[in-house]
Amino acid sequence: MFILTIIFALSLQALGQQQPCPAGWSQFGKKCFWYSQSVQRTWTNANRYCIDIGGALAGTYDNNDLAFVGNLSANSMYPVWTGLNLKNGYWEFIDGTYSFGLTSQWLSGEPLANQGTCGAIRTTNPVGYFNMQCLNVQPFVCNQKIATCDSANQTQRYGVVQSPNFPDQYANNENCIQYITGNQTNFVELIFDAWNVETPYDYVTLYDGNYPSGQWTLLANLTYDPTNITDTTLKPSFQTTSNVMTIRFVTDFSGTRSGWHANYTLKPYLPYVSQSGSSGVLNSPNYPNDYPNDSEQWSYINTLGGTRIVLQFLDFRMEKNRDWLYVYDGGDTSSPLLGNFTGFDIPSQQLLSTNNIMSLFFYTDYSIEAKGFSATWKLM
Ligand SMILES: *[C@@H]1O[C@H](CO)[C@@H](O)[C@H](O)[C@H]1NC(C)=O
Ligand SMILES: *[C@@H]1O[C@H](CO)[C@@H](O)[C@H](O)[C@H]1NC(C)=O
Ligand SMILES: *[C@@H]1O[C@H](CO)[C@@H](O)[C@H](O)[C@H]1NC(C)=O
Ligand SMILES: *[C@@H]1O[C@H](CO)[C@@H](O)[C@H](O)[C@H]1NC(C)=O
Ligand SMILES: *[C@@H]1O[C@H](CO)[C@@H](O)[C@H](O)[C@H]1NC(C)=O
Ligand SMILES: *[C@@H]1O[C@H](CO)[C@@H](O)[C@H](O)[C@H]1NC(C)=O
Ligand SMILES: *[C@@H]1O[C@H](CO)[C@@H](O)[C@H](O)[C@H]1NC(C)=O
Ligand SMILES: *[C@@H]1O[C@H](CO)[C@@H](O)[C@H](O)[C@H]1NC(C)=O
Ligand SMILES: [Ca+2]
Ligand SMILES: [Ca+2]
Repeated sequence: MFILTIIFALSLQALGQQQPCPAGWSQFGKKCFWYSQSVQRTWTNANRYCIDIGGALAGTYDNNDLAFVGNLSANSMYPVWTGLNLKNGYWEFIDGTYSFGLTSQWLSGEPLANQGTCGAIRTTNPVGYFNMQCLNVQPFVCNQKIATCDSANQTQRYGVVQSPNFPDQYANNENCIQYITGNQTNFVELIFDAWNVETPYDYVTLYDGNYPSGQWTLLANLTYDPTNITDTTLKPSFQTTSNVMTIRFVTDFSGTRSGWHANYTLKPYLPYVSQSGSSGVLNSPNYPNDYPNDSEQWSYINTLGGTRIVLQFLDFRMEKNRDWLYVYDGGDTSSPLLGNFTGFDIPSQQLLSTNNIMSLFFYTDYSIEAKGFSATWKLM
């Protein structure tokens, strides 16, 4: 029974159905609260304690919050610190929020000048704030955001996936799964354009396919910044070979940041073209009809060792500066670039490889099609 319970809990975790609050914390609204009970600290050290366990000294933004925190610490013989303090002449919570609902939370006659610059709650009736010296050693209440990352499944052709609350801080204890699902003729491309994550404690894992149920392979475990890429020839993009991408975001119990943001596109799947022998013709998809939007296709020429390949264009029409053809002197993007073509002029020069492998990468953006290219190759 015990083991069964654990397996059940783990599979819920894996599915992204996490508990909103860690063990020992109580949920109220969109926050989790924790009462220190017998642990007592000065105001500043209380906040450090809260940070260490994944929160900060609590904010009570309205009378409901106040009532909840009052209830949570109702057995306290001592006033209880929250994040309220006097800063630059204003009473505000430690996260910098000034609450207009605060006036009604002070006990009658409070705050008093020269009585102290930190706010504590008297938890017996009437419950409310008064100000005290921050060096007093008191029990305290911490709070943090609830983990909210629900499972999602996006099926539009374009869209955005991001960490919860982006660009505000994500929460601790997240374990969420998002799917991007295309039709059977699609693959998924994901491009990150923002990344501020407490790696490696918090990370994104990308799967090609349906994780954890169904078929999947690991695409990337992002314990590093995917937007910090020294290879500038391609964007920080990740592509599936199947029609589904699973994005799992996991955060640990403390330390949050603004998170990550990525755009995705469902693209028509164009299998690569591979040619060998002594000559051939390579065309863009659908040639001589227009190529599709959002396309990518690799074509490889792989001949016998000791030979070199000459490529000559017969036709070339591609949307200028939007759709591109790259020709590489080798089998991938790390090979030297022999040509970088776009627009409506047929490249007149012959391209010559140094070895027996040449590859072409065809890329089109989201709109405007054209006829594409046709080229012949032979050995030299
Ligand atoms: C606080 O406790 C009282 C008495 O048990 C209850 O009526 C009230 O709903 C509680 N308030 C909150 C916000 O939990
Ligand atoms: C996502 O939506 C597609 C299309 O409605 C559906 O076929 C697929 O099963 C869904 N995937 C998940 C994991 O819910
Ligand atoms: C699959 O999606 C592509 C666009 O991404 C669309 O052009 C095509 O018609 C769709 N095919 C089916 C069978 O729905
Ligand atoms: C990804 O990295 C994290 C942090 O190092 C690790 O805990 C996790 O097991 C890794 N996931 C996979 C699928 O490798
Ligand atoms: C980018 O990566 C390089 C090499 O790994 C590293 O030295 C540098 O600090 C990184 N830059 C940022 C902004 O993370
Ligand atoms: C091709 O040229 C364009 C425009 O100069 C440039 O933005 C792009 O990075 C080049 N592509 C490669 C693979 O170098
Ligand atoms: C992602 O989409 C947003 C609009 O939602 C756009 O501002 C941004 O430039 C896009 N980023 C990339 C890398 O395409
Ligand atoms: C390519 O994109 C343009 C602009 O969005 C659209 O008008 C055209 O129909 C698209 N072509 C196809 C085959 O979907
Ligand atoms: Ca963290
Ligand atoms: Ca285009």
